[in-house]
Amino acid sequence: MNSTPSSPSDASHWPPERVIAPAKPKKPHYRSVFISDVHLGTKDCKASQLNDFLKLHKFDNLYLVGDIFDGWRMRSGIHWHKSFNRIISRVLKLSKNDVPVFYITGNHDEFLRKFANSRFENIKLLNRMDHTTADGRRLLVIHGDQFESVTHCSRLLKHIGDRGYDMLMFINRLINRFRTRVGFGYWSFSGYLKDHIQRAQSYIRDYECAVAHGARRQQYDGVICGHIHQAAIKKIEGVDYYNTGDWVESCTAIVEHHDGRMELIHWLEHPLKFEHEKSQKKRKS
Ligand SMILES: [Mn+2]
Repeated sequence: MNSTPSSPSDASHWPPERVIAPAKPKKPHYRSVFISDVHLGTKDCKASQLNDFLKLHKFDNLYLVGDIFDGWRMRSGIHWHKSFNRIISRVLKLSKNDVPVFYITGNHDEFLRKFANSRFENIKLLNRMDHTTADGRRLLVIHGDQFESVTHCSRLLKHIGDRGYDMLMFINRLINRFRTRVGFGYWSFSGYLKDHIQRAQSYIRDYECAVAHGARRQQYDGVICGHIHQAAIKKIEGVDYYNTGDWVESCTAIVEHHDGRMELIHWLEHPLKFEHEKSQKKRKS
């Protein structure tokens, strides 16, 4: 009896070769994702970065912590890019797929404040809300502009205000256009200024303290806010202070793990982002 396979091809292909598609990297899965200050409707909105971030993560709850649309800037001319639509349709799709979305209003989208406590599909519009972490801490989720009147330097910042900020972002764009042309990466001019101007630093400190104190007065264990475009995780006099940062420059998010641990994600330096861009490039070539 011949126990060898009848044809040579069977012999060389046993066990049969399976075509294995390259394994897709597993998406990090979080309990909650918090983002703010996207400023849709302005040139500086980093929508495609945010789109990649949302696409490459899984989460059970999405919190949009204010200034997602920039109603102020849109009044003086809308800048709309198709990547903005992608964000909106992605968020709608998430909500349809049973991911609760909490939209907390900010000062740039304050036109939505009067519609607070209404619901659109799975999207809830709120001016502020409570979030209980997986480890049982009660956090206040709020955009944060409400605390600005308490800070000492608020008048200064209001003075620099929108016009100053526009100017800053204009210079920022010029510098980065030049940097890309000569082959350098993105560099945040206003981030540099923010770090180096003492007054801005003391403004940030004042704001952080005002928000943390406000949360403590209302008996919260901590607070999640945005508004000043300065991401942070810190403890301020016993209060957990989380700032989501922004998607205008720094592209940051606060995420909550399933055990309640909070983490600050810097998307522009995230390995997933580089992996994704590499595979995108490969697909194109
Ligand atoms: Mn704001």
